[in-house]
Amino acid sequence: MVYSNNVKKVAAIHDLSGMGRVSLTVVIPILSSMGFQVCPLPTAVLSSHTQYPTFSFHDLTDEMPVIIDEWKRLGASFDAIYTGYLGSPRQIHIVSNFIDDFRKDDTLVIIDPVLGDNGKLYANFNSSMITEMRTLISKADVITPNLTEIFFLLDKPYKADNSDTELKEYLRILSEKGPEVVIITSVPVKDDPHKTSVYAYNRKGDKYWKVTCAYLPAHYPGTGDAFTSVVTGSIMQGDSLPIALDRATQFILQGIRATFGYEYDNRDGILLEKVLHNLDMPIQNSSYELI
Ligand code: PXL
Repeated sequence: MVYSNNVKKVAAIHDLSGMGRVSLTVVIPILSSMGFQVCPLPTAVLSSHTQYPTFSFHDLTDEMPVIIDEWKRLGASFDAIYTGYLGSPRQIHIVSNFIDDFRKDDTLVIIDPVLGDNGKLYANFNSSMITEMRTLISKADVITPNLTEIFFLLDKPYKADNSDTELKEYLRILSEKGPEVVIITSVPVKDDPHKTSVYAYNRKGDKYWKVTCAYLPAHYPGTGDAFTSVVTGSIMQGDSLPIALDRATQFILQGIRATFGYEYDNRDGILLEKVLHNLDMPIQNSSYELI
């Protein structure tokens, strides 16, 4: 064949939340802007994400196998499988089987083990989600837990203050469970409240990376989804791990900067629409280091 359209496909297994920029409403625009086709397998439909005081939640666990069967009939095939917010332990089993059925030799499997933030489990989740997630991550090539999720996955009590040696140990232990690459997001920098770090480990090559960037003191839901979406697109376009980390941290920082100056309800998430075009730009300044 002379011409191949070259547009890679990502199966994106996340919820669809109407209000507050999280999950599919973040994943689709980011990966589309980066030139990939997103095929959503929705896990639930919510009126908004679960950090608003009330929300509706329509679980799609029963619909997921129906969609997957149709995809099999179509002979669908994916270059990447990217999962985020899963609504129930049974969904984790469905996703696990999906990975077994659709993974090819060169399929990238990225699992964002969405469980909680700020030391707490998200509303709607109980401890069985944690147990199931611990099994699911063994099927991933790349996982992107935040600091809270690291402790849930390791079955250790949460602590905000961790040394580089401890963080490297957490990365290595989680990588030994399966994923070649483990990335920890939003790690506070000791004695510097104006900075935040991302730590990563690549088992192939046995290298640990750290990227530190400015921290603006505001919490916006969905930044984890935006981060992992950029990392996914970046790896799919052939960037190295540290470049993917740089691209994702810079994008999130641009998004927060574009939002921070407004009088604004932070629960609505970063003003993604104002910064999406930046994804086309080359990396401005690399800030990664080997540790
Ligand atoms: O971004 C994480 C996320 C995804 N989906 C739903 C959520 C959250 C975080 O609150 O509530 C429904």
